[in-house]
Amino acid sequence: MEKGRDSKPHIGIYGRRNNGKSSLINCLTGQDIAIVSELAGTTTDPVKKSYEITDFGPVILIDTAGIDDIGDIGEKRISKTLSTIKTIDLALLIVAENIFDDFEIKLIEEFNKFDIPYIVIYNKVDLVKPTVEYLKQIEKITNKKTIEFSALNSNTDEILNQIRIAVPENAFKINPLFEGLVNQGDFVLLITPVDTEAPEGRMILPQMQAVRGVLDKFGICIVLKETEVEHFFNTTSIPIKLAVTDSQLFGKIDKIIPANIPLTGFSVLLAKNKGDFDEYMKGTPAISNLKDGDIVLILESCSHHVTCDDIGRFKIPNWLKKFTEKKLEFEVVSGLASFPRPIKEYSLVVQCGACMITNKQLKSRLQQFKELNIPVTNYGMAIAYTNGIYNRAIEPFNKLKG
Ligand SMILES: Nc1nc2c(ncn2[C@@H]2O[C@H](COP(=O)(O)OP(=O)(O)OP(=O)(O)O)[C@@H](O)[C@H]2O)c(=O)[nH]1
Ligand SMILES: [Mg+2]
Repeated sequence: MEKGRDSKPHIGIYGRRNNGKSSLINCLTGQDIAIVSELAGTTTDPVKKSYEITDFGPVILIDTAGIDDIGDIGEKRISKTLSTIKTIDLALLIVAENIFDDFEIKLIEEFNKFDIPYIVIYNKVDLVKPTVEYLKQIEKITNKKTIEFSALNSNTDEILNQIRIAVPENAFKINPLFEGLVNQGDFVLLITPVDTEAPEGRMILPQMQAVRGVLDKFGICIVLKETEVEHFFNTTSIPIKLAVTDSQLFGKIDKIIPANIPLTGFSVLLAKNKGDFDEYMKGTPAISNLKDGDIVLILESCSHHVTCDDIGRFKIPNWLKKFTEKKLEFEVVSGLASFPRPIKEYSLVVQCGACMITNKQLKSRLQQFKELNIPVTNYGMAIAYTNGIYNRAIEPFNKLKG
């Protein structure tokens, strides 16, 4: 990945069948990736392709099925197409043949709903030129200039230029992990268990990110297992600016690390950078309000991470039950799957660290709970709260605000 880039912006291509969405993805990438044919409805499922834009960086392009598909299967394809909108950072709306009607308006409404910037591209300009009135109509509705394009001559310069401008910065750049917490020369203690859950021969992503984050701030990392923490404090007088522990060890480490040293958890640290930290801060104390029979929704971002799986499915439910002493029900939803019940029935949402999804995807996913005032927390904050060290874990961040 290009230097300074933290994640790949997702760019979705939308429009009616046959407008040239797949042709555009082929033009952009200069490869024959997507099947193109004169039959309407050639693309049936969303297709993703990684692609590096010169002078910009890597992106993921998503080709979709036409928004005007018909029949029962067509309906399903449309809903698949629409479901990709909440996962993207930028949309390309492909129009053609002077048609701009309900389908285009519906797409724009969806883009707006999820706060997705978009670019309008008029394709097949070699066949039918857009009329002046038509372009004016689009400009009036979208407040944007339409790019005229032909997949036949495949000059994508203008489109690429617009993409470079329109991708929001937060799609590829996240704040430095230790912003405001660590300065040049500061010593940071990273407490990382190496147990049976740790992957063979390496460390898990949040720990790697933390090491990198300290280095980015020109801080000095001291990485050790939980078993060595006491020894460290007994034998050195190195002044520790901040200690970060694996969240599951919070309770134990809290007792060992002197109270004057700020202590937080990897997952709390990452929550600050991914998702809506303020929302988590508001939502976490709602754990104390849970009642018998309440349903807690556990949101996982991926379906293949064994460590997270164990935390989300067993440990967090157990800690929540123990802490609240209530009879709670739990439901786990993985990936970007839909929910098994109307979301208003949930009393609390516990989101995982979301290392595998983009910030936009996470925010769109949590937005729906925010709208219904359903409290949202995340794994790290819930662990800290139920283990009684929440206040200490968020203290370094409260200070940042103050
Ligand atoms: N003349 C001309 N033909 C084009 C242009 N772009 C696409 N086509 C043709 O239009 C037809 C449809 O193109 P596709 O790229 O498959 O369109 P699509 O939007 O992906 O269509 P679906 O997958 O069915 O939704 C094909 O026959 C293309 O060769 C263009 O700019 N000019
Ligand atoms: Mg297609």
